[in-house]
Amino acid sequence: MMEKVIITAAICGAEVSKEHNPAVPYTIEEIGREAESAYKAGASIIHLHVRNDDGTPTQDKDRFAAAIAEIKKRCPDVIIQPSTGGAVGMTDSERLQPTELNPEMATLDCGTCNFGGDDIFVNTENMIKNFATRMKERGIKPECEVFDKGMIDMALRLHRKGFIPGPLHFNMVMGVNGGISGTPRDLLFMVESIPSDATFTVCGIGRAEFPMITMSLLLGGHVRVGFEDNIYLAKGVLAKSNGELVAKAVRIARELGREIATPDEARNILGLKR
Ligand code: KMH
Ligand code: ZN
Repeated sequence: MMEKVIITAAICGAEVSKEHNPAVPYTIEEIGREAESAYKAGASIIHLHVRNDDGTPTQDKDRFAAAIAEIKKRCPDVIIQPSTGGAVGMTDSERLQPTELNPEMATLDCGTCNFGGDDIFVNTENMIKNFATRMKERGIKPECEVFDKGMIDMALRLHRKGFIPGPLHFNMVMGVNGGISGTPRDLLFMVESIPSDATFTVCGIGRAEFPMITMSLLLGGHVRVGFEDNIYLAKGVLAKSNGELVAKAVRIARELGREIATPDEARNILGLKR
């Protein structure tokens, strides 16, 4: 029997806005509402970005602390995974602020990537080493965000050099405009490129979301959905909440014989210390 599946909900992101989907959360109350809808539907990890009330992305430590307190009030046992990616153009120290709150996990972006138009999401080797060192010092489990195969190789190299402790955990980000495409061939290539003791989750951008998570479920991987990656429940139908996207992932998982991991089961699978 295949392992239970960990569902991550990326509820907010830094780029998507209420103009795209009015349910995208900005305020602390809205972030709490969206986290709760995802948790109640079956998410055990909340991948967290925060916004100012006007929707502009921020990595402010106090804003993260307020969002985390609100989420914990509504979803006491959920795993909260702040982003250290933030938004394109932020400085390293800005991006690292949520690590000061000692979360159980955080993202570690493993390479530089075009991000559409003139945007470049910068993650040099030295930046990745610095971010990984900060997480190691604070006992924060990194989720290695890989937007392309070369970023897996970077993570493996930094693991061998001692910067990223094992077993490694990856998020295969499929279909970014500038990264690897969201196709079955490319996802198989990514999954076959990680060590056998590594765990992985998969997200697909836009219309790649549900095909890519379905393939991950078949391959024994974990899944991520949410407004950060995709705002549609089906073609032309906006999702009313992150919970609706998680509920669809749960339906697909169950049809394929994968049961859903609780937060504590997810901690066991990922080797998290609470
Ligand atoms: N917003 C993107 C520039 C992460 O959370 O670590 C980066 C991002 C990745 O979302
Ligand atoms: Zn993110």
